[in-house]
Amino acid sequence: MTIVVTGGAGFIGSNFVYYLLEHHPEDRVVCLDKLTYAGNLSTLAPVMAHPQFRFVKADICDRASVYRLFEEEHPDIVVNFAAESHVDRSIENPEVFLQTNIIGTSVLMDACRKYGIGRYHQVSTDEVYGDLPLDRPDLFFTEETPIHTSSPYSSSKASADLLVMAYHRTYGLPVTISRCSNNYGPYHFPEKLIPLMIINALADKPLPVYGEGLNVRDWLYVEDHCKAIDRIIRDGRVGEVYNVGGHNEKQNIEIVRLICRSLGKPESLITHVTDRKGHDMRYAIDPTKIHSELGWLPETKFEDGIQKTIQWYLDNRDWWETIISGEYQNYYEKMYHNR
Ligand code: NAD
Ligand code: TDX
Repeated sequence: MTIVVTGGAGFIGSNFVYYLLEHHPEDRVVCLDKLTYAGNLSTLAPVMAHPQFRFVKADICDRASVYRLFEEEHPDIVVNFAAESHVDRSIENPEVFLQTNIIGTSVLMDACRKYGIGRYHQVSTDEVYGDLPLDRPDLFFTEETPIHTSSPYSSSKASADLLVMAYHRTYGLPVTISRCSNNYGPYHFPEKLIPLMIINALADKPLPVYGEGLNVRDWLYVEDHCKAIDRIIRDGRVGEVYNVGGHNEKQNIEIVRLICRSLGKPESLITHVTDRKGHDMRYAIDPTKIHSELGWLPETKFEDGIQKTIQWYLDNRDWWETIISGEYQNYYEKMYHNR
């Protein structure tokens, strides 16, 4: 099979490329990525010369480029990771989120309709369900939880999900959607909580916790997410949504303290800063459906996954030092100076 992975130079997409090449050596993997600030070719350097791998630099919103790729590759499956993915950036500048996350999704699905496809898989997020209150630990997101978004980012992802289901109903496109909780692991861009805190702590810089740091996220090791998507594209039912995650809830402040302890850094580095606008309180996934239908459950315990992740950042300084040496400095200054 030929599998097109869009956004494969980013965090989860690159982990998925590695997962496919390792676990399905019979499949050809074609990565389509625009290489925005979040996409880095150094992330894919070890597989650039792999005989089953091809990299194409293109924008998913660029219809001509997308159609050309379909004519050349005749993909059997498309897995769409390409997105603007950072909530804080969406609060500053929503427009590019609407363009890539909504229009880009529709262009990809138009190509699937025009050239035919075995499966179009949309990588979505638990953020489309909005948030849960902190005082109701008995509540979880199921696939039936109504869409109820908070940020421009989550609204753009929810819009894409609605379009995906509309293409299924209207045109019979064979689609699936996964809605995953917060991922962590190798190649995570340092604008996000865990890598940002590791990198700042290593430099003895302040650790900027939004508000009290009591917000809860349901953390999933990225390889477990890749396994889930692989199960869904091969055995998931067409037209279905699958929630991915499960019972690994942590407050932000707990995570930052754990990172300090692991790196032998003082908690006095923790600095409480102005909260994110519209900040979601708690995400928590009920993974019953994917477990009962596809036998998937998270395999990596948070205690192990976070140590592996910290070790990865210690062992791969070149990767992140290059990233934070450029435009990232302006971003950091704008978002965190005098916050
Ligand atoms: P990321 O920001 O690390 O990577 C996004 C990738 O998409 C980059 O390589 C970027 O260059 C590429 N891209 C952006 N715009 C593009 C365009 N117009 N055309 C082609 N390529 C483009 O994101 P991530 O964290 O790896 O997330 C991947 C997907 O998973 C996203 O759809 C996101 O919404 C979803 N998701 C992420 C998480 C998480 O915790 N990171 C959780 C649930 C769902
Ligand atoms: O500097 C920070 N300080 C801080 O307290 C940063 C960057 C974040 N936070 C808080 C905000 C959140 O409560 O940490 C939590 C996690 O923040 P992010 O890493 O930005 O992730 P989140 O907003 O939860 O969204 C992530 O999970 C769902 C991904 O970025 C999305 O792409 C995915 O859909």
